[in-house]
Amino acid sequence: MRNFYAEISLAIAEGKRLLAILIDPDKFIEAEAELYLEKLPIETTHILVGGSTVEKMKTEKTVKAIKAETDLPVILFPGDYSQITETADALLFLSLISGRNPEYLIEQQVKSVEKLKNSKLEIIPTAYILIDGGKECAVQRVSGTKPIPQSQVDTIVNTALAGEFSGKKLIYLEAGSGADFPVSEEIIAEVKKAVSIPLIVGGGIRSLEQQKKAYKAGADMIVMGTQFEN
Ligand code: 1GP
Repeated sequence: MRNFYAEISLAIAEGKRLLAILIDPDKFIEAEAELYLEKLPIETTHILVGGSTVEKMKTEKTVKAIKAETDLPVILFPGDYSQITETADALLFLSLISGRNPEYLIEQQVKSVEKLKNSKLEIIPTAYILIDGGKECAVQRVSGTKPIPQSQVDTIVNTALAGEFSGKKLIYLEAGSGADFPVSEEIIAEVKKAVSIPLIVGGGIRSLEQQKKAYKAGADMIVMGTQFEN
């Protein structure tokens, strides 16, 4: 059986740069899956599927439609436990550790167990860190938590390290979908220096220039959603 986390780690060790395109099931039309996926950037290595608020069963339909068209790994990036579906390859098992809302630190995780305990879905414990991207984002609204200001580099680094020390296998620095500006290069570089697990960066990355800067600063995987949707 494939181990998607091991594949990600190996690719990073080989110096590869990973690009995940985020698909929000809420905005996805299954009948247009082929057309949509044909337009994926050639560099795409992964597809993330998830959204802040998604109608019941819509994630499953979306994943099935995507998997019918591509062999790229499809990884769930769920806004809540109801979006978990066996049809994907793996699950980012997120804890929103920048926030202090128990619902997104542990409650959603407990609620997801019934779905996961007999599942073959690969579970990847992920430290999810929300950073200010210049405007209120959906994660902030839904979770009722505040992002960490970009000026608080030490807090961001310590939060990422607390995630690693708690056994998370990935760090995801999130500026929020549609952010005015992405996570700064300084933050990416400092977090990268401090942690030894793979680093994902997303939110507000639109141009090739921004992508290059994020990779150069130390991002192992970049997530792009809005730009691709547009
Ligand atoms: C959001 O990090 C992702 O969770 C992607 O953000 O939509 O701004 O690309 P964008």
